Amino acid sequence: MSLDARALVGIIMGSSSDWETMEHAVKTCEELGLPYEKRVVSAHRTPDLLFEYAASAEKRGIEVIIAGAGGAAHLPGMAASKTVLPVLGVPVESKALKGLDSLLSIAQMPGGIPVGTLAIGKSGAINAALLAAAILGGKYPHIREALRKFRAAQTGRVLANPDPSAGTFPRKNGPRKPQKKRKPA
Ligand code: RP5
Repeated sequence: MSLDARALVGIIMGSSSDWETMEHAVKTCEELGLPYEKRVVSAHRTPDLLFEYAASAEKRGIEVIIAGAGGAAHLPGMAASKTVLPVLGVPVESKALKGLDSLLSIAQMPGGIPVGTLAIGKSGAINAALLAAAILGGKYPHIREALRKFRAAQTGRVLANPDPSAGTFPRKNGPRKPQKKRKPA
């Protein structure tokens, strides 16, 4: 496996079709300056790779695993079964059941093998990276400070945009431009 030796966060996903969701975990890691690695690891299509990845992650220096999967989303649970590292599961929104299948597959772990389950989709992917930062922040003060900064900036954006008709939270680029009025038909 060609993976980043400096990575603290391992971001895995069941399919390249999960990227649209999981790229938000990657972007958030980048925003926080968290060293990460990313790759497709499928519980069903590449089970041997999944076992190898999860079993070797700790030795390779990974401290938190973020695993995103959809449908019969066994990746986070199976990864958790092969490591004592914290595993954060992101339910990817499936076409058939809107991610409820993914959510239940990831959340309903048997007692003894926990997976920290996040929200379905983009919010879950962002929050998985933030939670990884919170976990790592206990050991790495600069990561805790990066998280503090992220939160302060987010709060600042909300306070700077109190008018709800000007745009939706959280807009990084300021309030939305006023829309042109449509001519009556
Ligand atoms: C899961 O099956 C993956 O995590 C993905 O969300 C879903 C569909 O995969 P593809 O058929 O798009 O590769 O294992």
